[in-house]
Amino acid sequence: KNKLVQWGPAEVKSALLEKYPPKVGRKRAKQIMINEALQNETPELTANVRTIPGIITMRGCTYAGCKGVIMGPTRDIVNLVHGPIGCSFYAWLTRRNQTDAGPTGENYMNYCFSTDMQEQDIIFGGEKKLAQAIQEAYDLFHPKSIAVFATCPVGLIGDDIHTVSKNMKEKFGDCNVYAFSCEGYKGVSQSAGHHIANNQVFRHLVGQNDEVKPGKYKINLLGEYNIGGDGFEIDRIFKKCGITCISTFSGNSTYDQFASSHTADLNAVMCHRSINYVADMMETKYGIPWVKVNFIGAKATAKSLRKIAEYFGEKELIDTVEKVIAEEMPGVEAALAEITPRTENKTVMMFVGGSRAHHYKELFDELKMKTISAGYEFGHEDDYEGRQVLPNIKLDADSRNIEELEVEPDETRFKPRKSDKEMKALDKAGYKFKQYDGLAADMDKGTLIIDDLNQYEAEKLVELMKPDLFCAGIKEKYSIQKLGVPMKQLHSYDSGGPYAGFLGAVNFYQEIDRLVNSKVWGYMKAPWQKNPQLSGSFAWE
Ligand code: CFM
Ligand code: HCA
Repeated sequence: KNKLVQWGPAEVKSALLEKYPPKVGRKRAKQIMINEALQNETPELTANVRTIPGIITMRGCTYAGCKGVIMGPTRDIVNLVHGPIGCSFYAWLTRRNQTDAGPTGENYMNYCFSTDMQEQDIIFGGEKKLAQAIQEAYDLFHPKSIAVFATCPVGLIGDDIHTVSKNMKEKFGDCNVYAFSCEGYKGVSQSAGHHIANNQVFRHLVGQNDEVKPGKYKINLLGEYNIGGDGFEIDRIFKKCGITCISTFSGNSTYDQFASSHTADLNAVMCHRSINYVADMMETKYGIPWVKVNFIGAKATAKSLRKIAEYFGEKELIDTVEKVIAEEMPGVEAALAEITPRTENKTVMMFVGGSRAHHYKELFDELKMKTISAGYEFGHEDDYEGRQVLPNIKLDADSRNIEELEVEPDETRFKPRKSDKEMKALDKAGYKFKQYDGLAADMDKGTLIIDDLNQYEAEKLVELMKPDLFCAGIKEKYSIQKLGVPMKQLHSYDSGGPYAGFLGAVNFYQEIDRLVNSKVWGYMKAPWQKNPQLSGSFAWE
């Protein structure tokens, strides 16, 4: 029943490219890689480049990466979108980031703030309207902070959102107002939005409150967004271990947590793709080191806790962490013993964002499922390769990373696995590295790694390799299910979660068991499968 025997990776690759015009095919070929186990054999991959116009990409825009991803999960900052109403409405609570403000805490997540730009604002300029909207939000809520986000038309007409924000901040005196030039078209994907958000968060929020918070073993958790309540499960584990989490960037976060984050001793980075810029800038300015962690997968959770304990090096913490792992693992093992006989050797494909395709492989490994193809929507070289070369960061007087933003990255081809020899040479040349694994290092030989997969290729892949499960986002969900293959959303978790930590892992095992072993998919037949005459009338066949 090994499907790879019928369709080897090379055949699948050529079948995916077959229908493209030659130029498009050549470009796409560089983003599809057959993974090799031997380091020196590793072929090259291209990532973080512009999607070819006409292709229906899975990616989102720069505004989504800044407003939706990084700032969206903050609960007591008024996130005000300067733009047409749709940009605000469609980025409002669609990401399933949860929050718990308690009975008295401020929470503006339930509101959708927008300047509701009209034609008239495009023609005569929208700055006055923006100032008015900031004033209105201030008068209504008296928040500690208001963040302004630019959408595409704002950049096109040239509204100066930074000056408007600065003037309003001075006018109020007790409310920090700042803006993000995160127009949707600014980059090739969400990724540019992360970078823009990181720079402004570092410039306007981090370091604003020097008050030392109580607690031992102080860390910040970077790149955890509390999707489906993941952050709540991680908080539960931290509390049990006696680790103090000063701030989370940015799941269930508050203004004050960002403002005090520089008082932590260590940054634990979960989603490296979206937040590495803050981690690097905090290391440069405040000397706070960072380590890569992953709380997706029970074993990965245990490993990450040990890594944090090892950093502090104190027996008390090391012992408590071991005690917590010993308490939590039996539940995980019992669930696995029951479920794995039904999930073993089932196949899965994952095409998600910039870190989950890699993180979730841990959970599928625990279920003994095989990841036969995976990739990112907007990952960079580091996310495929792991071991990151540390940038030489220089901060300007405003504490802003002056490294140019990668607005339109050049086509870079890289080997997702460097040999030890290559690493030694780089080391000798004076490069500094952070050691962690990337997606390619964890994938088996012969599997397909595909960057920026698109709608057409997704359907083709499923048709050729018939996985038992396909994981991606909402845009892919129904087209895949119509092919009779179960589909699990790894962005919004459909309506499930949490999947992080120990309890989350068990939750995930149970859901995947139900999905891959449900008989319902076998009964699904599209009208043209039931009635072959119909297929002739479809233009693509
Ligand atoms: Fe990081 Fe994310 Fe991801 Fe991401 Fe995203 Fe997300 Fe994602 Mo959707 S920050 S890169 S930009 S882990 S929103 S919580 S699920 S694509 S893999
Ligand atoms: C985004 C957010 C998204 C979209 C998910 C999806 C998320 O990129 O703007 O396509 O289902 O996680 O909500 O990545």
